[in-house]
Amino acid sequence: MSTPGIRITAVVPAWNEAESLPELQRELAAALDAVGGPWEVLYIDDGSRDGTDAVVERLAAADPRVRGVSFRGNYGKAAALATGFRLARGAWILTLDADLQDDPAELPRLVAALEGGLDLVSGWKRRRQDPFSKTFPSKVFNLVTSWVVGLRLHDFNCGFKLYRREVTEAIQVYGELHRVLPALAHWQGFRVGEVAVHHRPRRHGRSKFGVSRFVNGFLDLLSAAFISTSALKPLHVFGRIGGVCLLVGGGISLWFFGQWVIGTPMRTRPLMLIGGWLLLTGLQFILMGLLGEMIAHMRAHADYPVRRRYNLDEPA
Ligand SMILES: Nc1nc2c(ncn2[C@@H]2O[C@H](COP(=O)(O)OP(=O)(O)O)[C@@H](O)[C@H]2O)c(=O)[nH]1
Ligand SMILES: [Mg+2]
Repeated sequence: MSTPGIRITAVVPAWNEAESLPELQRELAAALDAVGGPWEVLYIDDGSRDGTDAVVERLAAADPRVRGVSFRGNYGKAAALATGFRLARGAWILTLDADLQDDPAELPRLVAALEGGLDLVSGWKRRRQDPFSKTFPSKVFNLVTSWVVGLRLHDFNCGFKLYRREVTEAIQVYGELHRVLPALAHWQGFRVGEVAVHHRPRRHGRSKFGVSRFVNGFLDLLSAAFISTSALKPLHVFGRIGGVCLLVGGGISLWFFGQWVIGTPMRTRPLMLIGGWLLLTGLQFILMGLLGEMIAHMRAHADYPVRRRYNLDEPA
């Protein structure tokens, strides 16, 4: 339930971003004031070790509209967003990165998109201020994801997004699914769109994500598709794959059996054996992974241990 009155809650996941937060809070407050209506900002400090907690404490003391929590450990961006979504009281929920790369001055354009009827609008870092080693794989990821999801977005993983509350209440964010949030919303039937936003170079601190994110990105997409789309019912997926394996394996075995019956000498082909073994093992690994995802999905409402709260009475 949203608290009557609060129009926008800004959720800011922050991991070691102490230097950026004061400036961010100034820019964010100005932008929220400009679009009008009561607002709040929620900082989710994810086990930072650089004094981010002291900064949030100071900001919260200076302005009661600033709230937040500090996790005991580093549980990841998805955990921070899920917690922010749960604590948010606004009718609309804004998320943005803590590192000042997203420009709060773009907020009115996101607001206009929701007023125009969208349920979720995602920023698109059209001129992305990051190295090529990041922008190129990201292009590939977004093309493939658009194709798989059936929703053309240029920038699924942009941290700058505005949601109607219904969306944040409906989607379950855990693991690293923060990369594919628009897909989760789209698959639930929400109207999802994008607007190009101004993107700035990082000023303080360093990027928290390395190249591994691109491999993970595709695995996240697979698991999101698996748990979200009715086309991917576990037994339908496993059953089809298993059925094909049985048919092919059965065919091959029958053929060899026939050869044996008519007296053809059987030769051993190690490579063929290894190939078959690899196929089966690979399949097993993927299926085990998907089963694991299903179990993780059942626990998606887990609460993360909180060390401190800022302007927050309820247990977080
Ligand atoms: N809560 C939380 N936030 C994170 C984590 N890793 C990164 N972030 C935040 O996510 C945002 C984007 O991270 P950043 O490293 O700038 O990613 P990049 O801009 O894609 O290189 C920043 O606000 C980070 O503080 C994490 O493990 N937990
Ligand atoms: Mg960044």
